Amino acid sequence: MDRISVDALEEHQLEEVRQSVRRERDIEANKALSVAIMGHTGVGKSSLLNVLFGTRFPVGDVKPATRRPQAISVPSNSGHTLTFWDMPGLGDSAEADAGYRAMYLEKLAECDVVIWAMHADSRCTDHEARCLNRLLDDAPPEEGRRIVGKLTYVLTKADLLTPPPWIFDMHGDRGTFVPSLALAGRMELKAAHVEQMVVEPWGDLLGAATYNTGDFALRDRRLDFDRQTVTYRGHFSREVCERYTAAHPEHAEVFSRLRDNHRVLPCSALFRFNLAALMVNVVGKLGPTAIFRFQRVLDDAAELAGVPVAAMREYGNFLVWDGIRGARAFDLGRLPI
Ligand SMILES: Nc1nc2c(ncn2[C@@H]2O[C@H](COP(=O)(O)OP(=O)(O)OP(=O)(O)O)[C@@H](O)[C@H]2O)c(=O)[nH]1
Ligand SMILES: [Mg+2]
Repeated sequence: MDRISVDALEEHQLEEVRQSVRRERDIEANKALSVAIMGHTGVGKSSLLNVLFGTRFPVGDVKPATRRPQAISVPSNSGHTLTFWDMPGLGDSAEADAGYRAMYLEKLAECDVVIWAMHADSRCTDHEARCLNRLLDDAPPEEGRRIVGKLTYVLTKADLLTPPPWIFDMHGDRGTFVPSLALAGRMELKAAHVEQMVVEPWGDLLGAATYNTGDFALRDRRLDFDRQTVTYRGHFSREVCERYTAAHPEHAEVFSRLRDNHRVLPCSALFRFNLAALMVNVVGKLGPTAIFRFQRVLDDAAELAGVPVAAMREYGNFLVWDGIRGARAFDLGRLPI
């Protein structure tokens, strides 16, 4: 074979390699993705999906309502799907838990992201941590790092964290619930505490990743990058984030996205609070290309914050009965606005 044909062959082979890399990248970018929502019974998993996607999954006011995994699929911009799995809640009975553990392990292995939902007004973080530890003890050891990396934590029913008050920011017949400054501060402390109890202990099993828009090129013992992705090995805590941001303020957005990987997020299905932030966290965790593929899911979630004034009045309803006069003294639901 003369020199020219060898070059031609090499070029031909190179092209094949390029095509196969492109094919793999396309498969990766278009594969169907899935998210599971897990946690104890009654934390509001089904309610959260109902408000996010308009499903009518049964909700239990008194006893567990979800007895087997149920799914809702939403399309990406490119027509591929993102499936959310609503899981039965743990903690109903030892017997039920034994059955659900196998389901949880299966979904922990197969789903790309797992939302772990916890009551915002509970202090049982140790119980949650032990529950996750037990689940991971049952997983093959090499699965551990992969599973830990999928977890994102939410504090549900944040509307119950009061006082200090919630503020209803009204625009016409709708409005959005926002926490007062004092309440936002308390929520932040609460989230930081939960992060310390359930995220931090995983230590170096943790990793954070986000997409690289192209201009991020910092590398150190823990931080790494390629053209598509920026990664951090370990817990990207608030302190770590602040340190990097102070040193490289031009990359504040990248650090904030890395921080999203380990942020514990308070949210409320009832108040439609932080639903868009939750979706940003979830989609961000799905990988560097997901944020572009699922822009529509993010846009839809951003539309969800509005609550009709009539509904708001019901949530805030509070009646004082004057027992001496035998009359209604104060009824928040009837006060004129
Ligand atoms: N205040 C308040 N209550 C909520 C919220 N979300 C759900 N709930 C209530 O919490 C209770 C349980 O809700 P579900 O959605 O059935 O909880 P779940 O986690 O799916 O429960 P299981 O299916 O048993 O695991 C119901 O009474 C809901 O109305 C919320 O954001 N705020
Ligand atoms: Mg449920």
